[in-house]
Amino acid sequence: MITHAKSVIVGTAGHIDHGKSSLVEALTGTHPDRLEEEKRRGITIDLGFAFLEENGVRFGFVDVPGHERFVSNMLAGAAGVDLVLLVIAADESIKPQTREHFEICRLLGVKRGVVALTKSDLVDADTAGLVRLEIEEYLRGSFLENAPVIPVSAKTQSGLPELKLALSAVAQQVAGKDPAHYFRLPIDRAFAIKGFGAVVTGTLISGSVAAGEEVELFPGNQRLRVRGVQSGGKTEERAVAGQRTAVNLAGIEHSALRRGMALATPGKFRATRRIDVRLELLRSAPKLKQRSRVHFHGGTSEAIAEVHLHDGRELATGQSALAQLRLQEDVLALPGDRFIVRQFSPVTTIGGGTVLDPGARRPTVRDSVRAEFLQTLERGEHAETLAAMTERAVLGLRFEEIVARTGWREEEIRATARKLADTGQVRIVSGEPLMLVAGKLFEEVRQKISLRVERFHKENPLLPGITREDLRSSIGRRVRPETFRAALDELLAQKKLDAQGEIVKRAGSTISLEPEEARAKEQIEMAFAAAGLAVPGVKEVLSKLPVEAKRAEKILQILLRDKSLVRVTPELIFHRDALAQLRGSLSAFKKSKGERISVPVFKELTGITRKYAIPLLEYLDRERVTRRAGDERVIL
Ligand SMILES: Nc1nc2c(ncn2[C@@H]2O[C@H](COP(=O)(O)OP(=O)(O)OP(=O)(O)O)[C@@H](O)[C@H]2O)c(=O)[nH]1
Ligand SMILES: [Mg+2]
Repeated sequence: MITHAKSVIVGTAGHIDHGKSSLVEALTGTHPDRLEEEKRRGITIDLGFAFLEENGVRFGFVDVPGHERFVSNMLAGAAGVDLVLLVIAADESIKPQTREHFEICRLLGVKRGVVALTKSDLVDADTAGLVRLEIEEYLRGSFLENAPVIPVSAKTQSGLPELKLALSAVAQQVAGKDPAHYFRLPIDRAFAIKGFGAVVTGTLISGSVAAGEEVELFPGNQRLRVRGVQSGGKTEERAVAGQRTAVNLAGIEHSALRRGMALATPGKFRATRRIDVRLELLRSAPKLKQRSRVHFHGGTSEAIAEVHLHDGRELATGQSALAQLRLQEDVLALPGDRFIVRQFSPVTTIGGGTVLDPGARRPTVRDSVRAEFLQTLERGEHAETLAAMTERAVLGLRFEEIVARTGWREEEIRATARKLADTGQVRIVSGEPLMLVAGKLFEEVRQKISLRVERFHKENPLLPGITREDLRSSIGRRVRPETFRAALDELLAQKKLDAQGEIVKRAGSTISLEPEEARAKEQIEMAFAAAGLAVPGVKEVLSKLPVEAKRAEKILQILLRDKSLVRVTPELIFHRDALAQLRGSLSAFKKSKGERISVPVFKELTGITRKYAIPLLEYLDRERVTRRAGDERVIL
C-alpha cells in the first residue's frame, strides 16, 4: 500500500439509467448498489461506495442515484466531493438530472471533473460526435469547460484505461482537504455491526480521527469515544481528510444516529439555526420572494428554512444576494461551507450558496452596517474579518465564539489578534482565555473610568478615592470584567490613576485635611484602638470631636475605606488591630483546645459581653474564620 497516496473523492452525477453505477463497477470492481430494492428495480436509490487505487491516488467513489425523486440522497453524497464524474449516456445525451446534478456540483463548489460518455457501444461514431458537441456547448464557460470527455462502455470495457488516466490527471490538480484542521465528518450512514456496535460513515471533509479519541456529535453535543476507524475501506489507526471514512462509536446505539448529523472535534463548534449566507438563484428557477420557505441541504443535513433577504423584497432569477436562513432544525455549519436550496413544493433545486456566518444574529433595523459586515466576511481575509467581528461585539469577543463562528485554529486566531492589537484596531483584554474588544470601545471604557474617578473626587473631597468595586459598577454592566480590569490596569500603568489596595484615585491626589480634621481622624482611630474589643458606641465617639457632625461622619468613612476601622454591624465598629488580635487568639485556641468553641467560652476568651460577642461571631462566620455548628462554632 502506498502510505502517502493522495486521497480524492469522486462523485458520480448524471441522469437516471445513464450508467453511473455500471461505470463505478467497471472502474473499481465493486457494484455500488447495496439495497435489495435497488437490485430488484435496477436503479440506484441511495448512495453507494467503492474504492480504487490508481497511479498513486486513492480514489473514493460516491455513486449517487439519478432518479429525480432521490436528489436529496444525491445531495448527501455530493457534500465533500473533490471531483465530479459527470456521466452522460451517448444514446440520450443531456437530460434533466444531468443539468440538475451539474448545477448542484457547481453550487457546491466542485472545481474539477471528467465527463464520461457512457454506453458508447450503443451509438455510431457520428452520433457520438454530435453528443460530444452538445456536451461541449453545454459546459462552455463552466468549471467543466476544459474537462476531458471520454467515451466509455461498461459493457465492452472500452475507454476504461483512458478514463482512469483522465481521472488520475485531474486528481493531481485537486487541492485536497486539510488533515491538520479540526475534524469534521458529516454522517451519511449509520448502522450497527454485530460485535462492534454503532458505525457511521461519511466523507471526512477536514482533519483526522483515530481510535481512542473523543468526538462530539451534532446536533445534541454528545461526547462519544471512537472505538475504531476505517479509511477508504480499510481499517486504519487514523483516518485523514479526503477519504471515505467509517467510525465505530462507543456509548451510543446506532438507532440514535442518522444521516444529517455530524461528528467533530469536541468543544469547538455550536449547532445553529440562523445562518448568514450568500445565496445564488439558478437561471432555471423562478424569482424568490422574501420569507420563502425552502429545503436547505448542507453537508449531509437537511432542514426546512425561511429565506430572509438582507436587501430588497425578492431575489431575481439568476441573481445572488446576502440573506439569512432560519432553519427549523439545528445544523453544524462553518464559513465557506456550501449548501443547496430546493423549492418547498414542488421540490426542485433552485439555488445554493456559501455560509458566511453560522452564528448570525437576529437582524435589527438599527444595524445599518450589516451588509458591509457580511461583505467583509465574504472577502475571507482573516485580519479584516476578525476586526469586523470584534467591532460588532459590544461585550467583547471570546475565543470560543471566534472558533465556533470561523472554524479557525487557535494559532491562526492568536496571530490575527496580535496583528490587530499592534494596529490598535482591537485590544486583547485577556490572553487566557483570549478575549478581544474593539480598540474604540476600549478607549471609551478608559475615558469613562477616568471621568468617574474625577467625578468621585469632586463629589467626595474628603475621601481618598473610589473603591474598585464602586468604580466597576458605575461603569455599567455592558462592560465585561476583563475589559474593565485591562482598561484600569492600563490607566494605572500609565500613571493616569493611582491605586492603593482597593482604592483608586487621581494620580498624585492626596486628601488634604484641615488641622482639626486631621486631629479628629486621629481621635477616632485612637478611641477604637484603645478599646480593644469592648468598643465604644459610634455616636459617642463622634460627638466628642472638634468638628461638626457631617464632617465627622466623612472622616469616619475615610477610616472605614482605608480599612483602619471595620464595621461589623451598623452600630459596631472595631479597629483593624483588635480584629487581627482576635483572629490570632482564635487560632491559638484551636491549636491548644481544639476547633470547637461555645459562646460562653468565646466570651471568656475575649472578655466581652454577649452584646458584642454574638455580632462578632456572626461577623467571623461571614469572614469564614468560624462556622456555626449548632450552639457552637468551628474554628476554620
Ligand atoms: N449497452 C450498455 N449498457 C449499459 C452501459 N452501462 C450501463 N448500461 C446499462 O444501463 C442500465 C442502467 O445502468 P446503471 O449503471 O444502473 O445506471 P445508473 O446511472 O447507475 O442509474 P441510476 O443509478 O438509477 O440513476 C443498466 O441496465 C446497465 O446494464 C454501457 O456502457 N453499455
Ligand atoms: Mg446507479
